[in-house]
Amino acid sequence: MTIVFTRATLVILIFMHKMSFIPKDVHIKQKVRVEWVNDDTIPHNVVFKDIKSPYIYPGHSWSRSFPAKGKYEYYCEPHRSMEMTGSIIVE
Ligand SMILES: [Cu+2]
Repeated sequence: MTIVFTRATLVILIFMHKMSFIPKDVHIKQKVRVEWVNDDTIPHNVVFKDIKSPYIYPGHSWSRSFPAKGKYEYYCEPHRSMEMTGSIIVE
C-alpha cells in the first residue's frame, strides 16, 4: 500500500481543553487543514464568520480548510464570554 502525502493533507491539531483552545493563535500555510479535538469533559463548538461547526462532543473532532490568506478569528459559542477564543493566521 502506498500513501501519498501532499500539502493538502497536512493537518494541524488544536485541542479544546479546560475551556480553552490550545494553542490559541496559530500560523499556518495555505492548504493546511486545521482540526479541533475536544479533549474536555463538555461540548464546545467553533464559530467563524464564514462557517460554524456543530457541537463537538468530548473525544470528537471537526476540521476545516481556509480559502485565502488572512486572519480568521473564532470563538466557542457557549463559552465566548469566558474568552474561549482563538485565531488562525493563514500566510
Ligand atoms: Cu466551549
